[in-house]
Amino acid sequence: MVPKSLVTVICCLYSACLGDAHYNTIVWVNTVEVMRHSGGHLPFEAEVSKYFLHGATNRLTVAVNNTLTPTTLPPGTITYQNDTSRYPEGYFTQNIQMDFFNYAGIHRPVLLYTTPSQYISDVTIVTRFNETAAYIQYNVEAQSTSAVVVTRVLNADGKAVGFEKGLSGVIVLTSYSLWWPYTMSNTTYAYLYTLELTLISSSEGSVIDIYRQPFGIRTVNVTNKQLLINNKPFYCLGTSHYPYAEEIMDEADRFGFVVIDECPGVGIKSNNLGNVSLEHHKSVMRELVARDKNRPSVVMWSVANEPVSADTNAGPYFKEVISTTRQADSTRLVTFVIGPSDYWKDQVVPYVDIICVNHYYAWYSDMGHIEVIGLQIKQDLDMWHKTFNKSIILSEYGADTISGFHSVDYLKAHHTVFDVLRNDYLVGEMVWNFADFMTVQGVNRPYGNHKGIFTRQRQPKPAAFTIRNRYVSLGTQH
Ligand code: E9O
Repeated sequence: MVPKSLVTVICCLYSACLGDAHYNTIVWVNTVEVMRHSGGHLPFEAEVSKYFLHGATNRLTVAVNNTLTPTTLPPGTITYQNDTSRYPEGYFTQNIQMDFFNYAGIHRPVLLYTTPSQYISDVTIVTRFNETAAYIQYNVEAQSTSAVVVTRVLNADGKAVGFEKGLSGVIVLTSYSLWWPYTMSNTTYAYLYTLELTLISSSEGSVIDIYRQPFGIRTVNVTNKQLLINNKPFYCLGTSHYPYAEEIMDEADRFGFVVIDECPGVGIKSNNLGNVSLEHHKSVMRELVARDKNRPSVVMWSVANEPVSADTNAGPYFKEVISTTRQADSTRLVTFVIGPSDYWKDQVVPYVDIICVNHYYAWYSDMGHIEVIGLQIKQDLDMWHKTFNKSIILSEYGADTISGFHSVDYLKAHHTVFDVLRNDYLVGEMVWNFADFMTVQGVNRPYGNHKGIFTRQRQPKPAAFTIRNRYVSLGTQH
């Protein structure tokens, strides 16, 4: 219900914003449909003022359907059973192609917010620097015909250090602090500025709207053997994947965590590479970039996890998804994550900036034989590097472990080979996963996936201590 008091002020516009609803959503205000959206994990909104009944109680209704089909992201299928001797009439099942429970519903906050009738609707900030200055380029979208935008850069203490006028411009700072990722030896990390935009009426000179956007000054680059943040080599440690809530992304900006921002494109198979899927995938990437484009924590976009990258249709499909992503943001790297696949069959790696590979040697193959891990990882990653001459991140590794049991030796066998390869082309290692998580039922999934280094209740397993020790020792070397 929308409180009555909110709808009595008529000089404002009201927007309804859903942080995420999975998967197909229809939203009504009272009896009027105001928006539809397809896709989970990302926000969507509509301006709804004109549908409010003033002085009355208003109702916002949201209908959500989580059915996954060959053209959704992630994709899935529906199987109908016609044998009525074994299944009830009209029986069907949902099959999914990912290792997550297909939760339905609204997962993130629903906000009703107001703006003035003329307002600042968007801003894009791009930063770069050299020895003498930092350059803050901004581009504002304002819903206004005549107003003027005044822009100030505020430092972390709230002091104005830069100034400009107009919908777009470049503010030059001759003295500045960079946004650095958190490392244990670095005490000046995650420095955030604020771009303060003020919309001023050109006729009356009065302030119409103010918008404040945090940002950091930092750059991202890659060579064939290094990932560079602010021109310094950076080695990724952490857990992967999929789009996080905006609150988590805010924390990443503030605490100096580096994020590979991935869309929910997990488990794409050959029948998911058609035009309908492609158009939807492109619009999901645009939505992801629109949400996170000003975040210094985000250094890379990932367009998919473990797609069928050896399929001949995967080349043209991902070429287009990747180029759409680059059009939306040319300042960050773009990648996808390789699942079980062979370097000599891959169709997609030529289009990415950096190679991400998932490996489970001695788990999904040669189960328990941890003595082969080092050999097999080196052999495979060497070949990916030799074939494509790009830096590599080992983006998933790990073993399911019931709490109280050990996967420590399994992890350590990986760390030994990582220590060899990180002197060469390996620029990151990400254990899968932070915590145990729910999946669809399956014979190999007793109450979900147990690859967490923490339990689902966030209690540490022995693996968590192994990973912490490693991250501490690597962290102090930076
Ligand atoms: C994606 C992640 O969401 N990667 C999967 C993880 C898993 O444990 C999942 O939780 O299932 C790993 C896929 C590796 C499949 C290897 C199959 C090899 C058969 C020989």
